[in-house]
Amino acid sequence: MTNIFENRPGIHAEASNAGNFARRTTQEWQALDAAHHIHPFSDMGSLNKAGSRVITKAEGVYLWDSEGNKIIDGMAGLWCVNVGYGRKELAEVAYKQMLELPYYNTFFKTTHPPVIELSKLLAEVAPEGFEHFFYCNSGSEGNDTVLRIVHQYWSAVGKPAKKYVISRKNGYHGSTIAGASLGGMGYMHEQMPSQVTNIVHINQPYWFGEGEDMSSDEFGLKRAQELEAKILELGAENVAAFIGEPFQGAGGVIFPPATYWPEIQRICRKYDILLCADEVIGGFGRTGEWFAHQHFGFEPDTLTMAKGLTSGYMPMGAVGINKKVAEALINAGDFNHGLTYSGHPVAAAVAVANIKILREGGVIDNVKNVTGPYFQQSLREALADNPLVGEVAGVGLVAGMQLTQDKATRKRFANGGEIGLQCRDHCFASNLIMRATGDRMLLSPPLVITKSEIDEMVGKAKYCLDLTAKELGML
Ligand code: PXG
Repeated sequence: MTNIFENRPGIHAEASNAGNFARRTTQEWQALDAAHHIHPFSDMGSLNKAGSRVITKAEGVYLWDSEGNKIIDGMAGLWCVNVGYGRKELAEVAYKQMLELPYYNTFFKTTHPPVIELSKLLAEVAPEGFEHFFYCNSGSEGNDTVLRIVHQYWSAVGKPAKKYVISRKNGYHGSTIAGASLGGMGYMHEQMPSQVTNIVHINQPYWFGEGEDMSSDEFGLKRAQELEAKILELGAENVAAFIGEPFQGAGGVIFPPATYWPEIQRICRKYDILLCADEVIGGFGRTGEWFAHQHFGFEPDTLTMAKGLTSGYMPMGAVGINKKVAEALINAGDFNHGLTYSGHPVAAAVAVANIKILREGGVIDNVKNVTGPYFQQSLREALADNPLVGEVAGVGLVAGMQLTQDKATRKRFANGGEIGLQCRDHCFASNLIMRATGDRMLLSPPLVITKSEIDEMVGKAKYCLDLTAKELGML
């Protein structure tokens, strides 16, 4: 291979090998990691004692660790590697774009081909009415952006008093201060003496855990109507927006009852409240539709995107803005928001190539018609006889498995989080990545997973859940 840096003074030839790091032993890597790296959402004291698993390479739906173990990735990284690992076309596009135009901003009357092509393509794959897109680097920044757009919108249409944003307990909208304030994770709020104001939370549509003796449909309506009650309490003239994930991801793959979203939409329209869908996990094919709200059948005003937008090959987030909101925004004068890397050319080029794989490769159609139904059916069949598994929720290639003490009464464990971790430890030892959120186990593999890989993943999940049930004396 020719060295692209050959004739450039000042750049050491080894820079072309920047991706190739010295081979160290696992112990050396772990010691250096413990010495210098603070991990997200981790108890560093105990992690440093145990040592992190060092992931060194990946291909398709598999990861390899520094000990040579081959691991099936049931979480697509962190819900993001939709097209699977090892996609040469994405690497090549990034490489070419870095040589052509590695960076330029879009702040001061400039633009560039990658961000133009990405916006055109997103307008093609997004639902009708979404023709405008704003870019950032993550889902959290996407939701910060949604807040800014919502406030700008109401100010532009002459209703600046509409300031409150309503979201849900156990919703996840990111970890910036605005993302975490919008989110309903109590343990995150506790760490934040200063939160964004004018955000209020209502209860989540978690029927298994909170539905008591209501039918799932009754419960879905009841939880949606909490939105109406909250709007009336605050005064509709003061409420700007409702934001929610079409299904809650980090909160445990909680699928709302079928009655929930239509009622939320009815209420938002009745009181003139913007409806904001956080599609960071649900977007780009997870449910077999391009966006998860299409599965649930509602029409939001904004779409927050990240993760599957680039399949995690580059960091990028975006907000899709529907016509009504975009028109107001465009005619409102300066929009005082932006990030150095808004519309980053390399990320945008990778996003274009990634979306083309999803579209032209028929990946999403395959999830809808072939692998999604196969996965859902296999998982339900495999776990039907395990009394520890109270429900399997999900569609397409995402599933949440509820751990329960008693399936018939939907009784949850008092120490549910511990049992989830016990099961996750078995997964870890069995070279399966399956996440535990409290007492729900989660799967969300790359969208390119094949039927035989699904068999392997489901087989391992069954083994680990059966083993956990045996340890509890339930099987
Ligand atoms: N919205 C949703 C719905 C998300 O799932 C974000 C926003 C924030 O995106 P960024 O790119 O800022 O992380 C997310 C992120 C987990 C887990 O434990 C989930 C996420 C992030 C980290 C951990 O399941 N989702």
